[in-house]
Amino acid sequence: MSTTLKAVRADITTLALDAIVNAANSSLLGGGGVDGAIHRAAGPELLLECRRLGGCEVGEAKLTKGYRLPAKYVIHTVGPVWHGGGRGEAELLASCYRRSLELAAAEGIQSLAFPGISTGVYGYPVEQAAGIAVATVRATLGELTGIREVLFCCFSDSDLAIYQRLIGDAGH
Ligand code: AR6
Repeated sequence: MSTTLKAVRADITTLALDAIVNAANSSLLGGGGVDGAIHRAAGPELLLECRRLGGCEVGEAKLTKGYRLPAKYVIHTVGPVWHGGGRGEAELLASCYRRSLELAAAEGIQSLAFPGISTGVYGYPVEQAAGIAVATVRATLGELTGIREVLFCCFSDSDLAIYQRLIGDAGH
C-alpha cells in the first residue's frame, strides 16, 4: 500500500485527521506558534495530560488525545533550535519526523499532518528543513505499514511552494 503525501496550506488545528503533530518544546507545557494554537484549540484538558508526560527530549515524540480538536490525537515532538547546522540539527530534525511516524504507526493512526517543525521560533532554514522532512517521511514510510496519508501543513504560500516542489506530482 502506498501512502499519499500532500502539501496543504492550512491552520493545522482545523484538520480532521487521526493525528496532528505539534512542534512543542521539551517541557510540553505549551508555548507560542503552532504549539500555542494547538493548546488553545484543544482546550485545557490537553495541558493536564501533557503535565503527566514528564517532558520530551529533542528529537523524540509523545502522544496525547486531541480533546476539542477535530484530530483524534496530538503527537508532540520537540525540534532542535537552529545554531548554524553544526550541532546535529539535521539528525535531530529527522528524528522528530521518524519518531512521530513510528508512534503513529504503533497507535494505528492512518492519517496525520506535520507542521514545519523548528522553522518558526527555532529558526531552522525552511528549505533545508523541508528537504529533511520530505526525505525522512518517505524513507520511514518504507519501513512502516498502515499509514495512508501524510500532509505537510504549511502556514504560508512560500512554504507551500517549497513543499510542492519537493513532493512533485507523484504524491508519494
Ligand atoms: N498551523 C500550521 N502551522 C503553523 C501554525 C498553525 N496554526 N502556527 C504556526 N505555524 P513554531 P518551532 C507554523 O514557531 O520553530 C513554541 O513556542 C509556523 O509558521 O510554532 O518548532 C514551542 O513551544 C512555522 O512554519 O515552532 C517551542 O518553544 C511552523 O509552524 C517553539 O515555539 C513552526 O513554527 C518551537 O519552535
